[in-house]
Amino acid sequence: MEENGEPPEEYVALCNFTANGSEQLSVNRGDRLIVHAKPSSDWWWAELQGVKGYVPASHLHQGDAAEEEEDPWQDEEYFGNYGTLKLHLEMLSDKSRTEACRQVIVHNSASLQSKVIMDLGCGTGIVSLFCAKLAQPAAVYAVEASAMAQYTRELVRRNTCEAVVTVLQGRAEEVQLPEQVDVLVSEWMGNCLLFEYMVESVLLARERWLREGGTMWPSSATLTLVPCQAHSYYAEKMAFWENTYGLDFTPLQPLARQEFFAKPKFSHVTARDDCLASPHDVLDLDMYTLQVSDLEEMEGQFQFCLEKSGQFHGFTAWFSVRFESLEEGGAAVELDTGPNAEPTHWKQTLFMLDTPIVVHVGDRVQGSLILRRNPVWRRHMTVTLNWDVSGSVHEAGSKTFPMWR
Ligand code: J7C
Repeated sequence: MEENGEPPEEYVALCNFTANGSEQLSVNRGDRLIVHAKPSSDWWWAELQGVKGYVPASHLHQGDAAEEEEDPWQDEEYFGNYGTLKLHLEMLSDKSRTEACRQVIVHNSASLQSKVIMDLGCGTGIVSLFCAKLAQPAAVYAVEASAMAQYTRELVRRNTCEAVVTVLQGRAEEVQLPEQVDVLVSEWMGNCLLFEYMVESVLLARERWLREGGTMWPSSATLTLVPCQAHSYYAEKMAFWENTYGLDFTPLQPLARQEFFAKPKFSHVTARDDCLASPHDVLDLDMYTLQVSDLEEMEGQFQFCLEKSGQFHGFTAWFSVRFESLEEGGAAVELDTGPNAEPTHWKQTLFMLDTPIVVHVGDRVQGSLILRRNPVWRRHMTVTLNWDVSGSVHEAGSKTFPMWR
């Protein structure tokens, strides 16, 4: 590795890393390394006690000891955000989401009779209130860590549900329930399904509080992918520089690629018409068997046969979840956040390729998607997409998108 004349900088390892091959360097949390070069955003050329090798940039941190002790869950910021109305208004205004939750309670009201329910991350308590009003459960424990819980308590009283619903303010990992529950319901899904990793809290609560044979709602979750075009986004952020008031600004395109396409675009709406193929499910999570350790790395494969010619700008991802029915012969309720369903507040997540590929009907796009949870910042992850286009063109590529760290 050519050391490029940049002055070396000192970094601290945030967690352990085990080298894979002689080019890489193993480090332990707290090690002080000298970084000689940053040849890519992912891998840096570093030195530890005279030995040099590559270390993942995500494992290194520059700064003082105080920052090293920052909470890897960022709970203050996370629950701080959920302590204000903005996000609750957004979630409650999302008709598809909230109606799906209501349908689950309505369609299962007979089975919920005399049941004990835990509503994890109840927010303003909407699901707990649906349970109390639309079914006759024995008890609902509404658990909420943010300061919203104090208002939720008031909402429960105002709607005369206090005989059934008990609001417990605290992290689900820490609260004490007086009994095990028959149903664990939680709306935990984040962007690209897993972002926020609230699902970990749900899995831990399942181990602690769900009785043997109890029900998980949602019962399963799926991450779905489709190759797509994104003409207006590409025009706005990238093609723009080709003719800027009659001038050639293309030398700014590499900068634009880094600034606008390195991370996924949240809250993107992919029109049905922009999908180049039929969607493909890449991950299926069973909420009864999923383990916290499974969350560290999840991989799915895809193979698309293109049904449309056009510019392959990137991939769109979204999720769906199913709430299994407890009624004899009842159908599951599904909440689908994809381009073929009613729009939700999650919208979709867009992953832009660095350079679009011109594709034709009948071309194949195959590859894999890997979600890697950030080893330090536990609510974050990277999404790696590997693709191979064959048919009228042959192009393979790979790109890793931090979300966000
Ligand atoms: N314990 C209690 N409440 C939680 C937890 C937890 N471990 N994690 C998230 N919440 C709450 C959060 O304060 C907010 O009201 C809601 O659950 C988040 C819903 N977010 C989502 N992406 N569905």
